[in-house]
Amino acid sequence: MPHISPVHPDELRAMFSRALSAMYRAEVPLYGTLLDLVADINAECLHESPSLARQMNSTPRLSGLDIERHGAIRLGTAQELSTMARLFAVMGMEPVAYYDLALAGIPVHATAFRPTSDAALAHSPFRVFTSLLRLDLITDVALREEAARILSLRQIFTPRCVGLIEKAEREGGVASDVAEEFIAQALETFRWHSDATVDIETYKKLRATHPLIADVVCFQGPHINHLTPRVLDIDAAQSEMLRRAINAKDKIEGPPKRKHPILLRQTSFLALEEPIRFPGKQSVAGTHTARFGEIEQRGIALTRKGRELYDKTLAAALQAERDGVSKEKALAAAFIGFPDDLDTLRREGLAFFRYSVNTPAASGLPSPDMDDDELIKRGWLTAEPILYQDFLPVSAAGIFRSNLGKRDNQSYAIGGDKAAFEAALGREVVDEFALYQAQQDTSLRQSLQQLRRFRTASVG
Ligand code: OOG
Ligand code: NI
Repeated sequence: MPHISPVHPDELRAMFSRALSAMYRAEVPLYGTLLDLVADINAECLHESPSLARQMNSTPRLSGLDIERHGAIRLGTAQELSTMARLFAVMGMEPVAYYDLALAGIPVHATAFRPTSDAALAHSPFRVFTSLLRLDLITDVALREEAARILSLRQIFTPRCVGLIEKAEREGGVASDVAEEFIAQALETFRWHSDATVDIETYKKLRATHPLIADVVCFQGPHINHLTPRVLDIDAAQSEMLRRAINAKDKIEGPPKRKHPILLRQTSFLALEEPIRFPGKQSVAGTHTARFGEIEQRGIALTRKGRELYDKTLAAALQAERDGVSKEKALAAAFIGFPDDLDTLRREGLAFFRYSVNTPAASGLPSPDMDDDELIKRGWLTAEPILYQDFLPVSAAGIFRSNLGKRDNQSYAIGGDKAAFEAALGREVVDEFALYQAQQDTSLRQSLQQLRRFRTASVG
């Protein structure tokens, strides 16, 4: 058999995200409107501040600025999750981080399948926030068993898709002659189904327990529930959504507006109510609410220490809000305690930076006993923020909630169960902090080596 070269996983991921975006735009026209709005705002931001993209350290592929950064799906069984992990692995995506949403009253836990290297992120940053339903959090035993039974009957991947995953695993990649077919088959899993798999009574029962359970259990597959382009000014995007009479979420999730954005800020338009046919002796027309559009603005990745400070700060803001302070005021007041200049963030070990050598800017020679701070001060080293590539459970819960039409905030008594999630996944999740740390360490090591070489060359 002649050997056909495989398509690079990064390219496969780019193909998949383009196909998914086209499908979603066709299925949810309002999402296309959101993409246009984001493109307008990004163009305006870049026009006003050409240095912005650089400052945000976006590995500036500006032509692709407003392409989707992520989408989300919700799965029902361990089997579905492990096959999904294999499908995404073929596209160069690994499960990064564990997100416990039970804490926020959402009966799922999750990971994000994403590229991990700088090169892969630059080629296509697309990632998928993937939740797994926690049936163990349904207290009504009969209902829990019914949900499990319904889920056991469905097969979310086409047989051909599974066959192509196996083939790719055997051959070390997707051969170019089946790449298009692979994408088309994979897409089937993410498609919307306007026919439910259960009668309307079952749907209503599950929905009453938690709307998310109905969304996962009652359909043939885990329809993609949103896609999310990156916007450079999320406050402008939020006002623009309101100005264009788009039914937007009432607030932006995450940290407040800052001089130097940290982590992730997100907002969305609310999920649409869509017509569904429910089977039965006679099929019944009803509706279901699941699909929305989201936008995100990303900032600097925080270290564990920075993240702890963020979590504490956010908790203080939420407490103030519960005490009657407006959301905006509460956030602004709490975040006064979070440094907003790059030097402090770096020196206090609150955020991650990528180091590089800056020889032309400096005169003289770096002496061997200068530490990093000194090298930066003297202009030999430059430290640029590393962009956050992951998610925030509190924000995610806010996004879930605003799109499920369930207002309460009750957390489940039982916390996360990472071990069970990883057992379902068939592997451990990657530690996101370790990824950023390695990026920072490698860049510093290489820069110091380069300076040493420079010194040797100049002296010798
Ligand atoms: C996922 C919500 C989480 C985000 O951006 O934080 C998410 C969902 O609604 O299924 O996508
Ligand atoms: Ni999202």
